[in-house]
Amino acid sequence: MRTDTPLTIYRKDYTPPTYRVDTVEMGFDLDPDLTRVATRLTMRRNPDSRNKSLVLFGDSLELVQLRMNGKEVGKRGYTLTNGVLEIHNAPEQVTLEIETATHPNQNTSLMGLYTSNGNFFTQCEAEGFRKITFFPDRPDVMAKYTVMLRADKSRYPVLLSNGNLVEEGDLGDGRHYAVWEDPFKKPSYLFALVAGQLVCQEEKYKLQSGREVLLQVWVEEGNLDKTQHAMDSLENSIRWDVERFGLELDLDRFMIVAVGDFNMGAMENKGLNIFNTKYVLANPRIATDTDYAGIESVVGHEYFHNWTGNRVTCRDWFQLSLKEGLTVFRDQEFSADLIGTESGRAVKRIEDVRVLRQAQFPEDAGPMAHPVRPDSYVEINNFYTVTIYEKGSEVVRMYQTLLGRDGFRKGMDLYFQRHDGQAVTCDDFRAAMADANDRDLSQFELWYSQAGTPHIKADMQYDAGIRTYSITLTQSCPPTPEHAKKQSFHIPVAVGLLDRNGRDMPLTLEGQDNADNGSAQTTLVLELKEQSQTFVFTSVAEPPVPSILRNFSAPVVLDVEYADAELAFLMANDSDAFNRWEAGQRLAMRRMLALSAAVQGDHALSNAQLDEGALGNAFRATLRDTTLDPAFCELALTLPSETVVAEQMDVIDPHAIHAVRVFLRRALASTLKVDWLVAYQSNRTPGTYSPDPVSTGKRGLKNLALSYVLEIDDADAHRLAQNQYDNANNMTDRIAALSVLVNSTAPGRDAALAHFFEEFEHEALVIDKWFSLQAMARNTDVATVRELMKHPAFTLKNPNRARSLIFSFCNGNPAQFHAVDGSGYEFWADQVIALNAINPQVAARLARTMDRWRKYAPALQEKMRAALLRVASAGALSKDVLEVVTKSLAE
Ligand code: B3K
Ligand code: ZN
Repeated sequence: MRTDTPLTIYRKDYTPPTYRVDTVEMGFDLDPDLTRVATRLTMRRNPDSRNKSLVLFGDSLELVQLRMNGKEVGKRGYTLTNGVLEIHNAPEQVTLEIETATHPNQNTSLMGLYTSNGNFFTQCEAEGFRKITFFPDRPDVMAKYTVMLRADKSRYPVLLSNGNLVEEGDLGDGRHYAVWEDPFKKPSYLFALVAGQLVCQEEKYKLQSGREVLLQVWVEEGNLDKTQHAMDSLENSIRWDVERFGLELDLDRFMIVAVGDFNMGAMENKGLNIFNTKYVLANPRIATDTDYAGIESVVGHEYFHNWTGNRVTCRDWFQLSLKEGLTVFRDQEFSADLIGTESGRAVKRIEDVRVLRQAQFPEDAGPMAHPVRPDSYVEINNFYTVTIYEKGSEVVRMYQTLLGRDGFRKGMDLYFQRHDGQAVTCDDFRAAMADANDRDLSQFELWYSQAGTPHIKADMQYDAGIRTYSITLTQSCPPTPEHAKKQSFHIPVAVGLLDRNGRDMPLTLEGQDNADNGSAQTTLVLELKEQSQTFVFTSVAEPPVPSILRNFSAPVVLDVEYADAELAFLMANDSDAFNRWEAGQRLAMRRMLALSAAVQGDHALSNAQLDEGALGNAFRATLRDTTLDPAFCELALTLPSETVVAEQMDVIDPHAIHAVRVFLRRALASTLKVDWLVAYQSNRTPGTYSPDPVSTGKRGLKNLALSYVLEIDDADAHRLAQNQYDNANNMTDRIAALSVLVNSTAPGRDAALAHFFEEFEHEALVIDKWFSLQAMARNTDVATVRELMKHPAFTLKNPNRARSLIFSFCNGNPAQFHAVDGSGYEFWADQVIALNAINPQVAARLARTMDRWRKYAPALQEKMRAALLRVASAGALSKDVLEVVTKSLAE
């Protein structure tokens, strides 16, 4: 906590480190109340640096002793202000010995060294290592680490750190030790240690090269029956990275450790990944299909960081997307490749784009908007955002779209050839892509430096006389906090043209030779580089229906004036599954916006309004098309979320949007009742549970059908849900049934909720689901949430639990959160302030909920602003929360 005005850090101010560190030796005497850390650093002055003083960072540390080249550095030999320790006039070669003390038990921020359920864990990214010892804690200082851990043997039988175990033994007096050596140079943010009572599932795994490695998944006793899926996912990741990118595991031992108290999903510490239990523990009883998929992608993500992040790391934190955007892209491709089928890949792509639109588009349009490579920050932890991750991944994907898979691979190969073992920048990555393919990618840089979501307007013209079809694309980008005017982006726009039978036309673009091995292509990537460009297709025999931005080839908003009938046609025929889904979403969005306007004009909604649009028919056709993949159907039959609809309105009216979405769901439920019931019955998955893509898709569609049927809210529907709840042999079906029961007037509703709690009382991750489901239920208001906070199982200290109730309500129940009396906002302010005192990172995430306050109707806006002001003026604000609320309130 700090009371001084926090500093803004600028990218333009980057200077190389004054000293390089060659080796780091650390000794830990682990004690939950007071842990002593002795560190020896060998350092040498960096010839690239003009500044000569030796700079170390420390945070919340007691400095016990400081020695340089064998001599104690007295109080006059250094300065220590605001966490910056400077030794002036240090010699060229330095051996520094530092002794520090910390209090792991009191560390509720979960950064640095802390305890969780009595065991020790660390989290160092971005700047947590400085909570362990004084160090030049910046990613461009890479060193080799040797670590000795000492602790009570019975209380902490397992002692882990990065790299290889080189020695272990007893110290007498009931204590023992272990020495770990990491053979690779690494930045301090990848340091990790774990100590405590843990057990592991381990496997020997033979790499493609023939080398054998040891894989371990460490958990608390009692959770060993929940590690198999994480282990399988790890093996799949190791295999995939060799097959797709030629990247092999470089260590002899790779460990994953699960911890219940963790700020985010997981952390890629070298050889010792630390994971939130949510992304490790799974068995059919406690985990849903979504959980299984999440584990696979997070295990993959952290493993892939071993090359993209660890072997080649970031020069400074402004380059964060260099590793995060690229690694998200890699984990997305990994999951898609594992599904294997074309339709499965499309489903994965749609899911990823949904996240982008639901979370990143609003961020890019709000007060916290920032470029993929930001120019400034106050607290770096606030910049682990959907822009850095998800938009960053889209930027990487665009290289692949522009260069082709092989071209992209060549770029990756050159990137590692040039930069292995280095700390580099986003420009270095772009240069590798450009040089490996002999392409000019200079304009592409704007994707890194300009924030905001570009809009593309497409205007089409068919000339029957000369049989040409022209598409004019015009780009624009709304202003964002740091940039009012934008330059034109380099945008790949994948396009296809459908003939009247819905078949792809062969494409020839004027002025280009498109014949690919003699056979004409049916999808072309147009490169939009100017503000406006016209692309002319020749030999177009009839007026086509265009399919634009296939597979979502760029993270933009595409504005095309389609007639309802054209959308229905695309939904039924487009060979590009993404655009088939997209057409249905456009149709639904159009209807939802029109109905919202009607609600705001005090017009009653009636079923007639459903059929005015082609929506009901389109849904029916999709439901009856037995050739479609159930996973795709589920996505196509899900209406745009309330948040996504909100982003389309000039002034957000959360109540109108909610009323419309519920109305449409009810209307679709009764109009298509029989079809839903058929879908329900025909997508059952009897027998042993398996999280494979086909079964997952079926369960998804079946449970969506169930949720529509429950909109009818009659005794038959209640019975169907109750029956599923009672007989489910897996968590996916169990929680789906419970969730629809909770939103209904079913007589068994409360009993089911109570039963679920009792059944899973000792499974923390399931109790999180129990809180979350209630937080998002339609009739849960602020008072109910405040009551739930009094439940003995609730605590603000555990991030998963806080997120399950408070975040789920504030972000996942917009109609109740935006209660007209402002009680939701008051609740939000209370929780941000309470969390700020415990865990600034979690508090700052919650603070982001109010980002878009200026888009709401004046009456709500005023109350939102008041709540923001209350937080802003609360005492002892962390710089995390302060940055978010200050930026939200800025004019
Ligand atoms: N690199 C970590 C995130 C660290 C967040 C620090 N506040 C996990 C990941 O992206 O893989
Ligand atoms: Zn990552």
